[in-house]
Amino acid sequence: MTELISADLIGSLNEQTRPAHEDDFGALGRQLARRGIDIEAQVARAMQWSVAIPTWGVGTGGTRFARFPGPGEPRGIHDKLADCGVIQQLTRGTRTVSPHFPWDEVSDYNALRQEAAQFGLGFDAVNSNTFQDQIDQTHSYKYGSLANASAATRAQAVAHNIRCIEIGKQLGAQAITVWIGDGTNFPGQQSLTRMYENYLSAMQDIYAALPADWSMFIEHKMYEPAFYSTVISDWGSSLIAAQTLGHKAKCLVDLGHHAPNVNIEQIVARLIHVGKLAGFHFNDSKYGDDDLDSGSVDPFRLFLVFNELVDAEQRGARDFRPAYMIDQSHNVTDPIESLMCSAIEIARARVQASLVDRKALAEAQEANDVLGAHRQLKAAFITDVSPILAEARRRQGGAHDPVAAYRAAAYRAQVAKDRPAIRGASSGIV
Ligand code: AFD
Ligand code: MN
Ligand code: MN
Repeated sequence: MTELISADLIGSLNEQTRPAHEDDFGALGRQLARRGIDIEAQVARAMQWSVAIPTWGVGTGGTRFARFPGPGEPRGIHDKLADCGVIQQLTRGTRTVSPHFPWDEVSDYNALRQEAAQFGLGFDAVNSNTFQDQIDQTHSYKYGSLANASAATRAQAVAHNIRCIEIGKQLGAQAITVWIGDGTNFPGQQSLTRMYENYLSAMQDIYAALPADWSMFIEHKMYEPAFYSTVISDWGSSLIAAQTLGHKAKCLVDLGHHAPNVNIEQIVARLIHVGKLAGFHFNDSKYGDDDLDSGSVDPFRLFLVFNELVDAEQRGARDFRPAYMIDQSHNVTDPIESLMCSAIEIARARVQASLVDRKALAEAQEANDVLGAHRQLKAAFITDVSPILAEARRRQGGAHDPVAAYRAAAYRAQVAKDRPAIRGASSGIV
């Protein structure tokens, strides 16, 4: 196992914070015991948790106006794996990496799998990219990919997705996430019906190439890059596609891909109800597909999503095996710091949701005790579960305070010596 951050450094920092941590952990344990909750069971749950890191998330992101490069940015997939390794070493809750192709192309995927394993990492869902043109590509995706009016363009996009599945098999992945940018900018530009039919038929060809134990995650997004209509704009279009394709196809929820003020947790509840929840791309947003850090703007919404997930888990909802991934664009922060904080906030929401007294909640709901029910949720949400998260990290070799350890290790300054600064003022949504 390659040691990216000195284990001695992590140990000595944890030693410094140990008295305060033990004090807080003890106090929280006593508080939870009064509420009938065993803190050790919560630590054990937190230790089992993992969320995948997107390879594109460890590079500095940008907007369509500009991208401001940071120091020591990863030069390619090898550097990205090392950065993901740092996140995992310090947080111990990000055991897999979700790659994007052709961005992460290499010549030897078995070697890449070994390389990731050296950092304690495996591979999560592979992502295909038919929303950009590659330099040597025959047909352009300017007017769409899987839903394009041209059969030859659709076939090229299908072939790329099947290639992603082939790569994913070598990496040990078990799912492909398909997000397309297809849509129109003008009413009348294309037939809304035919585009969807073209998409379904192309997706059937990809679906046919899935190994028996694989899943297909369909990711919807309301708008952008198309601004008049988007083929897979919402969970309705996504669900119809998943139901048309078959049991391996499910609907992926990216938290930033909905209309403003939409009740995302209710969408999650509906998808759980039909056994079609593929999983998540976690992020936060204020206006649209902002791709801000998870829990940075609306941690209560994140909690409410996990409230549905924990509820489904505890009642044994059928076909409930969501995949958890982050999808963020870090434009003004160090991506490693952002991803560590996000992984912690996501884990926090899950632990908080695990504290909900579901029996008391059900009784309050049964009695139409509105505030009584709401207070059950709030009691869980306002509980500071930080000591549980810190303890789960520490017991697995991680840091009490991952960002403090990362800064003390000066990892970014170290790698910046080998990674040349990326110049230029190009824009770039990642
Ligand atoms: C898009 C989607 C999708 C895609 C990503 C690429 O969220 O997950 O893979 O951005 O950066 O908006
Ligand atoms: Mn996404
Ligand atoms: Mn997005």
